[in-house]
Amino acid sequence: MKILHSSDWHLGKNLEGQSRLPEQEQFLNDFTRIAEENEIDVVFITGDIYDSGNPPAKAEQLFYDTLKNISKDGERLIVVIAGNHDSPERLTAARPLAMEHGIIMAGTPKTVVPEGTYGQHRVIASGEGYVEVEVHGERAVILLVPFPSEKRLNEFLYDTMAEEEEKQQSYKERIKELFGQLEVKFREDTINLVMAHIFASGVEETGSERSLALGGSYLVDGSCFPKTAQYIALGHIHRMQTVPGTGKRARYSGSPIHFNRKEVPYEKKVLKVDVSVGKSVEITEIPLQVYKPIEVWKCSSFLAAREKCQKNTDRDCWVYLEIRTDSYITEEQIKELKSWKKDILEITPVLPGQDGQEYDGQEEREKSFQELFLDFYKRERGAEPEEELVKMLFSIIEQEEEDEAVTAENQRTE
Ligand SMILES: [Mn+2]
Repeated sequence: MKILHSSDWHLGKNLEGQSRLPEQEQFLNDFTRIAEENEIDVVFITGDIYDSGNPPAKAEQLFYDTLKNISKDGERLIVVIAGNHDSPERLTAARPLAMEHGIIMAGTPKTVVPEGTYGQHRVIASGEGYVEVEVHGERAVILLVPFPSEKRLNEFLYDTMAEEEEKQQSYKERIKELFGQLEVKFREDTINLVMAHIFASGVEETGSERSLALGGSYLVDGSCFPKTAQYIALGHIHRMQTVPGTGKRARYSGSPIHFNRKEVPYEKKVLKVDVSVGKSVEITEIPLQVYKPIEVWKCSSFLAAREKCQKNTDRDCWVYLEIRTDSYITEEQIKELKSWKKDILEITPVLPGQDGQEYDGQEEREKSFQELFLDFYKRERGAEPEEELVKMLFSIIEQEEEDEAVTAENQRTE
């Protein structure tokens, strides 16, 4: 069985307010072509299809068009699970239509995928959190774990009468429990697979995921996944990588395009997985194009910036422009730069003495509020604030501080 694994498409996501849909459409065309060229049997999409639970209509249209093109009237099976950005109900609303095109959709860990014919394939058995499919005579059991929020996880694990004690288990313990309950569905005569949208420790975030790690509450680790799974297809992390401690069986495919400038150093890929009953898997990374690069241009002056913009008028790229200057950059100048180069996302003036000077935390703490404000203003506006404004602001703050001191004193004496 040949599987193609991709994730975190975030259709409809913006960059500094600019739409990425044209790039996403290019990727989806390539993805369809890759599935075709590699004679893929089953496509796995492991969550965060959309960037929001209420995606723009254009994003939904792109998704449905893509599914239809990939499935080729049910010739190819597609399995989709919801991520933390997706609305489970909204994502799976098209399920009645999807079935005849060979598309399986799961919104929550408790989803029961109906048994029956899916295009040219079949779901032979199913229950909460798993399906057994037959694809071209091969059978596979796939555990389906769409993003398990606290609530959805507890709904899966416990009935309403659950002991409070059970609910006190850590998130990681409960995920282990979930996989423990599901793993029994794996058999020796089937291919055994997992699809999950989950955040595993020991992997690197890129800053464009919506963090699930506040206080580590949503963190799991390699030991949570079933030992007998041949391949564990993961979603959530936007950089392609394997989960430590899983013998490279658990993999994040990562997102197909760079969502922010920090991701730029990492190549974007999709994963091809060759798997059959009782054998180890063969995994191939298929690199993707960069459809529209995100670039940072550091220019030594306004004139240098203008020249760079003129030279790159016809190139299709997103630009963060940093210009060294000892004065304002005027509205007129900004307009001129943008007339030469479209898709400038941000123009940042860098004042003398500012470059390369990152304050460390210690220094930052020792600065007074006044100093911090002046630094902040200079960084944001590229110039000193007017004296009048500063005086007014600080007089308001001083007054507040005095009032607070008086109130505190009064409370102590009450
Ligand atoms: Mn994501």
